[in-house]
Order: sequence, then structure tokens, then C-alpha cells
Amino acid sequence: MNTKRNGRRKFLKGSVALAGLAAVRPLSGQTQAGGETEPLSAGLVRAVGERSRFETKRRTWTGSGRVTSSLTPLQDLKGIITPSSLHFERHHANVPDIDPRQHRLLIHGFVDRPLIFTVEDLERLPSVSRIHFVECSGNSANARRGSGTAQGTHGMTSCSEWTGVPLALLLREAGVQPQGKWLVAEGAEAVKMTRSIPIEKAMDDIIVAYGQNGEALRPEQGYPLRLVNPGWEGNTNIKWLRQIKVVDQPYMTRDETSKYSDLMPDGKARQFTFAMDPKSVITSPSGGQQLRGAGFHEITGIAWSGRGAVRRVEVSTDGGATWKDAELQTPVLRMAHTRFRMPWTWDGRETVLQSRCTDEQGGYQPTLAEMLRVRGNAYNYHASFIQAWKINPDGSVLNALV
Ligand SMILES: Nc1nc2c(c(=O)[nH]1)N[C@H]1C(S)=C(S)[C@@H](COP(=O)(O)O)O[C@H]1N2
Ligand SMILES: [Mo]
Repeated sequence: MNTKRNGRRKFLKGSVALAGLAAVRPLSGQTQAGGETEPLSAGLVRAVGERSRFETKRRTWTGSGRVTSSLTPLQDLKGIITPSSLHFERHHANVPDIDPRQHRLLIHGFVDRPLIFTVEDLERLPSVSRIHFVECSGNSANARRGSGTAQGTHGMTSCSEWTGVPLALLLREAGVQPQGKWLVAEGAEAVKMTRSIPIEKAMDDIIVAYGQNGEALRPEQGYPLRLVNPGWEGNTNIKWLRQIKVVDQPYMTRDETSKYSDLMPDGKARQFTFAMDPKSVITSPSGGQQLRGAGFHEITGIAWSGRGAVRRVEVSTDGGATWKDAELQTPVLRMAHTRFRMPWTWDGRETVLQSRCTDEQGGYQPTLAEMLRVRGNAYNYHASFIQAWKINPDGSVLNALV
């Protein structure tokens, strides 16, 4: 028996009139498609498409001058793929302007055969395409510090289909020697961001990617080459990748010592927290949005885990008193955003919406209080806790954690 299908049928039957929605009105003429408005272009086709001028969804950032990160408008996205133009950015220096014909990737260190690849060389090799999120380890820390929208609280995660060559294939070509236990991966930009990565992960699922959502990487995402390190903290996904050195131990670079380590309550710092914890966030309704009246609303959002597939997302519409399983929309992929949905009829009263994620390994998203109890108040990177949105009787939605 297909319970999912029956569930849907029941839902449709039970909601012949979706409470709160306006009845069908006759179309008013001037808004109809088909030749009544000025055409977009004189010609019939455009070599490179652009979105409609009525679409205003955009990345956001704070500050001025040299801004080093921008946030994905999660509340505006549909499905699980982040359009490349809206993928969040995080870079510690400028975005370099690299001519792919001049770019090289060097693999050396404890290997039998040091190798140099051009981008064309890599494109000739057997490739894979996989859908994965990239999430900055600083993502969602701001949820308890005043951000009011899903973009502000969780906008440093994005999900793309990445195409490239498995790093394991390149390392096998080079022939890793027995001393080779770690890699040091380096970017080509001014500050040459560098991270140490255990060789086991490289042999498992890391991709040297040149493609993003069906075309070349965007410059902000590392054009022409980047590492995609499924499920692991964003900064290990080295962009503008130009060098991989096989080494015998981690190199204790800036971005794994003074940055991206986690101060614990006992005064010691955790290092090399690689896999991102299970998380979820309701993107609609979410902070900054406005519900137009009581009645039917679909609750939807995304969930993800750095340790595999999302197994379950539960949603509470009563401030955490009761929880119900949301529907997970297929495909449910490992280390990828997973879309969840739940029908909801709002009675028009003040309430709080929350979601919590459990992954295939049983890891779950704790409450903020639970996380702070275990990890202490100084905890910043790698934060994971349940996001709560407060619905006011006037339909406005606020971050309930601040
Ligand atoms: N070369 C290089 N790679 C880098 C960075 C950088 O500054 N330089 N930033 C890292 C960080 S902190 C993150 S979170 C991800 C962000 O990837 P994105 O900008 O494609 O979203 O890239 C990582 N790779
Ligand atoms: Mo990051």
C-alpha cells in the first residue's frame, strides 16, 4: 500500500476549499500573457537568459568597503537547488579573476609522481555530478544574535549540483606514499587560503569540481576549480584550487587554529570539527515575512546534515508542545539540502513554529538551551540548534530566539 499517496488524497479531500484563500476572480485583462505587453527584446531569442525583471530575490551582506560574505535568500528558494547566482559567498580576500587557460593544479608531496593538470586535462577525465550543500561553519550562529530572517540566520548554506573529478582518482594517478596521511589544499587568491584534510576523506568522496548547476563554477564559487568536500565545514572546500600537497600531518594553518576552532567551557579549544551537524530551518513562514490572514498555509523549509541523509524532520506549530513529522520531498540525498513540507491551518492566534532534524546516524538538532549547556556560551562556529519563528496575530513573523 502506498501510504504517501493515500495521505495526499486524504489531504486534498479534507481541504476542498483551502481556508483563507480568495475565490477565483475573472482575469482583469492587462495582466495576461501573450502579446499585450511590450516584448522583452526585439529579437525572439536571447543567447544567455536572464530572470524576469519582476524577480528581485538577491544575496545580502552587511557593512561596506571590503565585504567578504553574502547570504543566500533561503526564504525565496524553491526545491533544493540554489541558483548559482544566489549561492552564498565567503572569501577572506577578493574574488580573483582567473583565466582558465592559465590556471594549473599541482599535486605533489608524498607521491610517486607529482602531477600538474590544466582545467582541460581534468575535463578529459572520468567525471561525477553530485548534489551537495556547502555550509560555512559560522552559519546559524547569528540566529541567537539578532538576525531576523532565514537569510540572516541560515543564509550561509547553499546547495548545488557539482561536476568534476573524484580527488581519489587524481591521488591514485599520483600514487600516495605510505607517509601520506593528510593533504594541504591551497587556493590561488591573494591570501592563499589553506586547509589540512585527512587522506581518508579525500579517498572517500571529495570532488575537484569545475561545474556548478550545469555550467562552469561562478567566480565567487572558485572558478575555474574548487574542492567540494561533502558535509564538511565550508572552509575545507578550497576555491580557486591550485595546489594539493600530500603530507604526513596537519599543517596547523591560520584557518584551523586561530580561526574555526571552538572554545569549550573548560577553556580548551576543539580543532578539526569537520562534519557539519544536522540542522533544519523553516523558510516559509519565516522571519520578516507576513502571513495574509488565518487559514491554510504550507509550512516548508530545508534540512541537512554533514553526516549523511536526513531521516526525519519534525515540526511544531504550538511552541514545542507537540511535534509532527513533516513530509520529506524526494530526492533525499546524502549531504544535501532536503526540502520538507507540512500543511497547516493557522487559527490566527500568536504561536511559535519550529523544526528539528534527525539524520541517518541518529544525530539530531538540539534546542538552543541544550547546545549552550553542553558547549558553553562562547560557542560560535559549528553551532546547531532549533530555530523558532514567532507568528503574531497580525501575521508578522519574528525570530523568537532573540
Ligand atoms: N581559496 C579559498 N577558498 C575558500 C575560501 C577562501 O576564502 N579562499 N573561503 C572558504 C569558506 S570560509 C567557505 S564557507 C566556503 C564558501 O564557499 P562559497 O563562497 O562558494 O559559498 O569557501 C571556502 N573556500
Ligand atoms: Mo566559512
